[in-house]
Amino acid sequence: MNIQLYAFDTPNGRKISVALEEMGLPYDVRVVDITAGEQHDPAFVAISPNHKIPAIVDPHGPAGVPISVFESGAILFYLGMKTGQFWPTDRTAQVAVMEWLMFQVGGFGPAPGQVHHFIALDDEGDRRYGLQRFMAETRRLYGVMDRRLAEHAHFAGDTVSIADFAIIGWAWRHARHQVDLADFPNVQRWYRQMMARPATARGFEVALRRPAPG
Ligand SMILES: N[C@@H](CCC(=O)N[C@@H](CS)C(=O)NCC(=O)O)C(=O)O
Repeated sequence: MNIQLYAFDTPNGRKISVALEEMGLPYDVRVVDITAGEQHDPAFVAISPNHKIPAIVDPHGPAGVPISVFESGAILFYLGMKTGQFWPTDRTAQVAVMEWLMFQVGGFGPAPGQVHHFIALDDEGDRRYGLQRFMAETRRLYGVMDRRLAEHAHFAGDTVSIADFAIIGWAWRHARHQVDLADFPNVQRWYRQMMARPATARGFEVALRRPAPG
């Protein structure tokens, strides 16, 4: 039986579809429509107690025992360790992967996510403070990434790692948080290279939403 991916068409969901495609792991998508409240279904909460996508169920977990994993960062570490792909064996090299993956889950996700929230508000007074604060922080994070990528081809060094999959999920929505990648040329170079990878492209194309009825 395949890995079951519980996800929706969002940055955090896309991180995992990209990773599964890049690792060549067979999987089935279980759409959890968070716009319809399906993240609160008791069957889903049993595997994702924070009521958020993504989550996976791996029927072939450690020692052959099925396992569920929630939190996108934990899922990426789990899949990297399971396959030995995009996760170095060298412990020093692992540090950079952990750093940049945690940078994403702790910052480059929460900040642009708040931009996505405030930008959708109608009331200009409600929008202004949130957008000033979180757009500035989002641009600061792009600057951090740009300086890193000025010196390295990828976030954890010369080769692609699970940290790149974490970050590409959010960089994919740069237009929605109103960041022009031309302002961050090293991020733009990395983004284009990642998107040119056939497996990464498949990860963004796989349906994570049910087709509209009719
Ligand atoms: N820290 C979590 C964040 C996951 C998250 O925020 N998921 C969003 C979609 S991108 C969600 O499920 N939202 C539904 C809700 O908050 O009700 C992770 O990295 O997996």
